[in-house]
Amino acid sequence: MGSGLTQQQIDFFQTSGYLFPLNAISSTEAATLRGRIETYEAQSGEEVNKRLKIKAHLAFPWMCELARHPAIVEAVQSLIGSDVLLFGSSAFAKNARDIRFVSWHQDSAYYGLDPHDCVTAWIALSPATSESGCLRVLPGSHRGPDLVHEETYDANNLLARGQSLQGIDDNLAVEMPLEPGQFSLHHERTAHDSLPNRSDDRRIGVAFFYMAAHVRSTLGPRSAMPVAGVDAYGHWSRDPEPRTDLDPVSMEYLDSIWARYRDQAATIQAARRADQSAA
Ligand SMILES: O=C(O)CCC(=O)C(=O)O
Repeated sequence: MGSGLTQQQIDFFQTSGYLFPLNAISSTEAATLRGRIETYEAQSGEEVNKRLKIKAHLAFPWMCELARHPAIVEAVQSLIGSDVLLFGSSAFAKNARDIRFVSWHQDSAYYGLDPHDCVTAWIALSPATSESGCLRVLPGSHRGPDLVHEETYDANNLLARGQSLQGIDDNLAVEMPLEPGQFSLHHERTAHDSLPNRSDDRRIGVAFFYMAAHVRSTLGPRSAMPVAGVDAYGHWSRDPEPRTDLDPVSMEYLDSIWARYRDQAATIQAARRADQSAA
């Protein structure tokens, strides 16, 4: 078991479904990693949001290394046990004065994981503030029912299908501001969102989606990256880890997983809607 969090922090997370701020890397290291993302954007000619989704770590060895950073992994182990797999990861960037946002959603509605022993770590690579549109959470929502999302396909929504929870009371939202190099944690079922960036700098973060090794896929065979401990269950095959930046083998796999994820997400939501109308 990792010794990352105090009992008080663990209790808080279990009650509230989130925790912040925690320290991972220095602001200088965060600036270096931000630079690597921005170099990728300059070379590829597209925003990081476009391709580095769901398994962004397959693009860069440094991202796999960040996902295995002891400060992050030990905090995660404190919450879900010592045997940890990385289910996925995404880069989320909003430009300076960017009207784009992330609507209220629960990751659990789309991930197809059972049980929900899953935690997201969101690492800031630039200042994530109230002004720049830091992550917000709805405290305790991980202990409530699974909520049904409406798919809005809003072009300004950074989520693929614009999936949105309706009727959330914004007054109950808690902001999770972070300095570059710090991270927050939220449970897979915690409702969260983020508002537009009203600042003059970009807001860039990387989200890592961790699960305990005993978690199963409810969507058929899938892969994950071992992060810590042992995998005695073998529920997941292994992600092809990149040997170099933009390794063609892992990038092809990343593109196929991203396309499949969008199809599976549609199937899950259709099944939920059918269940609801039958009830
Ligand atoms: O970066 C954002 O604004 C949203 C991130 C998010 O939805 C997540 O980490 O699960």
